[in-house]
Amino acid sequence: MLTPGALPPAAAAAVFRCRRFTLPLAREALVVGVLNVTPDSFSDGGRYLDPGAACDRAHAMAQEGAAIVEVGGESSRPGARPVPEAEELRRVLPVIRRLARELPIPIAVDTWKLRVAEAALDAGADLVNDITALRHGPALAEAAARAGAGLVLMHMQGTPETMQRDPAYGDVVREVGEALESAAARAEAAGVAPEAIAVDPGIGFGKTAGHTLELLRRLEVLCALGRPVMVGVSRKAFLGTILGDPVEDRLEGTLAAGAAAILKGAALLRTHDVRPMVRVARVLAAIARGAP
Ligand code: HH2
Repeated sequence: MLTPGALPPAAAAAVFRCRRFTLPLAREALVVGVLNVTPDSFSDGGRYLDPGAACDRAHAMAQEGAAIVEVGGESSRPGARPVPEAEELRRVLPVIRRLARELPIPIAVDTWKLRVAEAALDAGADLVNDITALRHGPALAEAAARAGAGLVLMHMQGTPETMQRDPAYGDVVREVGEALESAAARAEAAGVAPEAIAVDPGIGFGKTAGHTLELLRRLEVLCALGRPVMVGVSRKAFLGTILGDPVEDRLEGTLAAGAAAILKGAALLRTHDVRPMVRVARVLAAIARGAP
C-alpha cells in the first residue's frame, strides 16, 4: 500500500546500474534518447530504418547529452499490433551490435519479448525496457539479472492494440504505484539488483489525458517508492489534447511536462528531443543546488 510522502525522493537509490555503466542520479535528471528503428512509430517512424542512419542519430543524441540511448524495434502506439520476433530482431540487432562497440553511454533495448531481450543483451545492450512490467513472467528479469543489466518496468493497462479504448481506474496513482512496486519486487525475486531497477508510469499506455495529468500532478507519490522513476512524456497525445498541436509540434509541451516531472522527482526522462530536455534538466539541477 502506498503512503504519499512516506519516503522523500532522495531516498531513491543514488545510482542506476546498467551492466557496463553506473549512472549517478543525485546530480541531475538523466535524459534517455529514443531511437525507433521501426516504419510506424508515432513520432520518428521510418526515419531510422537504415542502420547507418540509426547509429548516426544515436551518436548525435550522445553528443547532445543523452545518458542512455534506447533502441526500439516495435511500435507500441495505440492500435499497434505486435511485430514478429524475427522482424524485431532484424531491426534492432545490427544497430545494438554496432552501438555497443562505438557509444560511450549505455544502450537500452525497448522490448517485452524474452528472445529479443536475450539477443539484444548478447549483442551488448546494457538495459532492457519492458513496457509490460514482467506481465509475461519472470524470465525477462532473470535474463537481465544474468547479464547484470538494468531493467525498466513500465505500467500499461491492456495492450497497445486496445489500451486507449476505455481506460478506467479508481485512483490511477495508487493503482499504478502498486502495480509498479509489485513488478519491481518480482524483478528482485528473479535476481535483479535493486539499484538496477527503474519504474515508469507509462504515460499514454491505457490512460486518458486526465489520468496522465493526474499521474504527473502527483508523481512524487511514485517517486516515494524509493526507486528511480522514468517518465516518457515526449510528444505524446495528451499534449495534443491540451494545446491542439500535431505530433511534430509538441516540443514546448514535452519540455513543460518533462520539467514538471523532474521537479516532482523523476530521475530519467525518455525523450526524442534530447538537446532541449538536457538543457532544461541542467537548469533545474542548478536551481536545486543554488549554484551553477
Ligand atoms: N513510450 C513509448 C515506448 N516505450 N517505454 C517507457 N519506459 N516509457 C514510455 O513512456 C514509453 C516506452 C512510446 O513512444 P515511442 O517509442 O516514441 O513510440 P512508438 O511506441 O510508436 O515506437
